[in-house]
Amino acid sequence: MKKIDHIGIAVKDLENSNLIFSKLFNREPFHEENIKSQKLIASFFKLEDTKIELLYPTSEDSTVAKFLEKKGEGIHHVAFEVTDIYAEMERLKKEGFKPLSEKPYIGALNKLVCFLHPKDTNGVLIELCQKQ
Ligand code: CMX
Repeated sequence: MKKIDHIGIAVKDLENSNLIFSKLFNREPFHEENIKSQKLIASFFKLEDTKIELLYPTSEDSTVAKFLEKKGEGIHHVAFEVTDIYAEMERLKKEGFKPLSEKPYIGALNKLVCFLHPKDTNGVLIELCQKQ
């Protein structure tokens, strides 16, 4: 794994959270994306070579809606950039981790992504992501 690519934060009111984080970072989000497969809208802020991703569910059965219901607003996942996601998934499987999908899929910003269940990683949902 190379570095933290971004940290995902689950929010209940995207407009208000965009304002809060715009004030905090003194800049506007650089990208907003409706990720239909994940039933959420993601809003990204760039801080040098890392990012903050605000996650707003668009449906009650979104994983982020479930998270907000159970845990409330806050850090939802930490994403790490990898150079070869297939090799990294194989390495992690050999170490006993169970990726949540058999193969990586296209996530936000057109990256290849996969997740590890928070139960396997001390309560923190981990994302691997690879630039294409
Ligand atoms: N961080 C920490 N714990 C989490 C969590 C998270 N993000 N999401 C769920 N949990 C915990 C729950 O609190 C619950 O704990 P308890 O058993 O102690 O109550 C347990 O995990 C199971 O939770 P659940 O509500 O039943 O949720 P599911 O098992 O149905 O789903 C997960 C959990 C991780 C498998 C699902 O959220 C998932 O597939 N995530 C990967 C995809 C994703 O998160 N996409 C959104 C971001 C996409 C993007 O950034 O582009």
